[in-house]
Amino acid sequence: MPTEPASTAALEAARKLAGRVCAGERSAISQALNAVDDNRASSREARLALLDAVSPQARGVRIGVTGAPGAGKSTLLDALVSGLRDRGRSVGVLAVDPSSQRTGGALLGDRMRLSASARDAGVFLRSLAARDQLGGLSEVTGPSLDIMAAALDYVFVETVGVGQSEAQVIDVVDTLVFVAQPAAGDLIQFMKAGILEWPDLFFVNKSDLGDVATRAAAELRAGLDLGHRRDPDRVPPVLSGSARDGLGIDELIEALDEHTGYLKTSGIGEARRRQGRIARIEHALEVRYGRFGLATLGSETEVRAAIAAEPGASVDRVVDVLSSRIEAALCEHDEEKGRRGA
Ligand SMILES: Nc1nc2c(ncn2[C@@H]2O[C@H](COP(=O)(O)OP(=O)(O)OP(=O)(O)O)[C@@H](O)[C@H]2O)c(=O)[nH]1
Ligand SMILES: [Mg+2]
Repeated sequence: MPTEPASTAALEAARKLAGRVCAGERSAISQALNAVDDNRASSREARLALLDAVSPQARGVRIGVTGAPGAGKSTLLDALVSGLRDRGRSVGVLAVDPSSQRTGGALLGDRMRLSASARDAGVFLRSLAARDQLGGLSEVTGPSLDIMAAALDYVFVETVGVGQSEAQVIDVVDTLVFVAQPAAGDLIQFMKAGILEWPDLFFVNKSDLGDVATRAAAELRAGLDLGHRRDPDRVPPVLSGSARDGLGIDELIEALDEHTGYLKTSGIGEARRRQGRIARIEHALEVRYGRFGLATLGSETEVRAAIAAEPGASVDRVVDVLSSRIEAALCEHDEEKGRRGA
């Protein structure tokens, strides 16, 4: 696919926009998120320039919030946003697949109260509807988080816990929180689906319901002791509270900060980011070209070496560079087939 060369002016504009994003300007965040979502060939270079400039500055803490539909994720985010704003920190929330199939397109704004915070310059909300062909997160989730994390102290991403999304959300976040619904049988389903091995922290919501919530927390703790865990050295804390009544929110913020500190001092955070980067690149290439296309780059080790060769580049830049190599290889493959056929 031929692409038009971006003008110097367009590249300069992209770099300027990156500067405004890093300064936390709200209108710049919106504009940059739109640019990330613009996949016209003519916008490609400007988009990549923007992401290359922003990605190394994306220092905000990224937190995934997942759990069954109706568990109270949005309500909890609403409470977390208020709690973090009270502490003077800026916060972004990205909602992926916000119940679009079930409620006919209810978006984040309808679900989160946030009436006060929506007008607050330190809060930024965005909804993303689409998922990719393999049933995972939309391809713009990662770059959208990169933009938001360059501008804000904390960036949350809300996804519905259906299995596939957890396995991918861990590629784009530092910490994953699971919001548990205290309903009989729910947790057993999640354990069976293997979802409980990914989260770093559990929040049993709706403690205002009483015993059923206490039992759910105990069940969860017992289950976590037995099951597989992403980080074998650390048993994830199980907190409880009521997002509706604002109970347990301070403790949750403390636990999140504690996990951020742990990721930093243990080096696990750095390793996770490296792995996430590789997984995002490989997934994007697989969605575009399938396993066959990806294999034209060589063995898995060779693919990883190619990714490691571009350490300073944004994920999208590496995907772009490797896409050109795959396309050249596929072209050669077709020509070879043509010659053999002739
Ligand atoms: N009793 C009680 N109800 C709550 C609590 N938190 C949320 N809810 C209610 O649970 C319902 C679902 O809350 P949401 O915050 O929309 O849940 P969600 O997990 O974001 O839902 P989806 O985005 O549809 O997956 C709403 O009716 C909330 O008012 C809580 O702590 N206690
Ligand atoms: Mg929600």
